[in-house]
Amino acid sequence: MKKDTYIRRRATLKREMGSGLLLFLGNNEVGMNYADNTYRFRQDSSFLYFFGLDYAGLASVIDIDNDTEIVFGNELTIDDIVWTGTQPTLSEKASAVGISKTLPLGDLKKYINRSLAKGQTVHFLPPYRGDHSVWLWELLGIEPKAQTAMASVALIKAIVAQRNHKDEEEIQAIEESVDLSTKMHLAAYRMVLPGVHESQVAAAVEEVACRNGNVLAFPTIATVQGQVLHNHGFIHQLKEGDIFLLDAGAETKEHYAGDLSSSIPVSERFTDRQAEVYNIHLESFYAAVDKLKPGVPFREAHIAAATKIAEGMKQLGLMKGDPAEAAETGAYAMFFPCGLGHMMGLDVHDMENLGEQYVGYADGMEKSKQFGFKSLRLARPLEPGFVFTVEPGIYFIPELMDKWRAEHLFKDFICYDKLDAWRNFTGLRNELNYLITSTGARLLGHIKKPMTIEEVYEAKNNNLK
Ligand SMILES: [Mn+2]
Repeated sequence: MKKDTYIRRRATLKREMGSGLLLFLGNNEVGMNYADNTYRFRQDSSFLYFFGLDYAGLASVIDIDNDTEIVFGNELTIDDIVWTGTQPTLSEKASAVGISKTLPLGDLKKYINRSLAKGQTVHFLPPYRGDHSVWLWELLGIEPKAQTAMASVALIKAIVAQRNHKDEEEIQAIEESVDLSTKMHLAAYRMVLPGVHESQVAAAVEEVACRNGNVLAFPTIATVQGQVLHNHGFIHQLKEGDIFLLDAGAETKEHYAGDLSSSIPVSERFTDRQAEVYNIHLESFYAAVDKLKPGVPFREAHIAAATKIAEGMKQLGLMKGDPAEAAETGAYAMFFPCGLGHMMGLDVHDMENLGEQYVGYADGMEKSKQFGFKSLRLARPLEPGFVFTVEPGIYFIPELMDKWRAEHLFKDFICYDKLDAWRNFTGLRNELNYLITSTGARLLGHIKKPMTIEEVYEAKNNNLK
């Protein structure tokens, strides 16, 4: 991003907040099993958004009352340079994003102490890493278990208002990531055949991102057990009649995410039963997409998808009653226990660390605690600039069938005796990424991801050539 972009973003935030000291902790290196064997470094996304500095060991303040912005950090020692190579100096890093003042990291506590002594309000974000909890404790004297509740709601809301509306530069970065994610998926369509292992497909998918110099936006799901929603093990061998579910996406060098899902028959064709469920799923997908435009709550798109799924399950003899009522009461969640989609940007679930209530729900909208609806991360009325996923799915979860049946849940809607024959169906979904425009919604990406059954077969065959 350009230097001016960061200057402009901070100016907007200062204007919104009006006063106080805004504290941003950058991420640190984290050891997997000992200090020098680290996880891949990932900068905090709000830190990236306002300061663009992709280095470990930094913190920044925006001191609105004193009209100052400071980057705190330490210069590399010769020992650091010997092991990790050289980097720009701290002041070079800071001036690249429009900040002229830098101080050693050890001065941050003094700076904050002075602010607190003067009665300034220090705004901080809820921590999601253990080292940040300890750091906040040292800096502010707030015990870790009290920190989330004491985090600044004003700062959270101001950041969410900004980051929820993607500008042209961001949309371009996201589309780059979506295109790369589509290429990852096309590699899988080519490879899904009987005898292949899940791990081989996952490796081929991830290679596309790595080969391009990118990383993954989240751990890949590549499984023939798609009903397990976050299935991160690659332990099965693909066999005739399986449905292979891939949920994978790339992260660009500027750290924007793409997030797509595909469902692919392992055999040459879906069985008739699989094709029926796949097409019900497609109907639910486009019923949701038809709703997407400014002013419409995303919850309505979710309900539209849930209604279509209930309708389809009724055609299959697995549900009864009024599909619209099945959607509103939550009976649909037997087959679709998750949400329709989520915001996407610098994080694949954008700003989930700041709280779904603030990101995906408008003021006065309460997030439901009911099974199904509680997993709806995005419900608020849509606005131009929102970028999010659409990902309805149909899942047959034996444990859920048994639990609901034993509890006599929704017995006016669910035909439990018919369900038994479907226990081993597994699950399927597709997922695409959309942008809300001034008049409607635009599908993101320049490369077609297969959606219809014909397109799925074509993508499979292309791979066999
Ligand atoms: Mn997703």
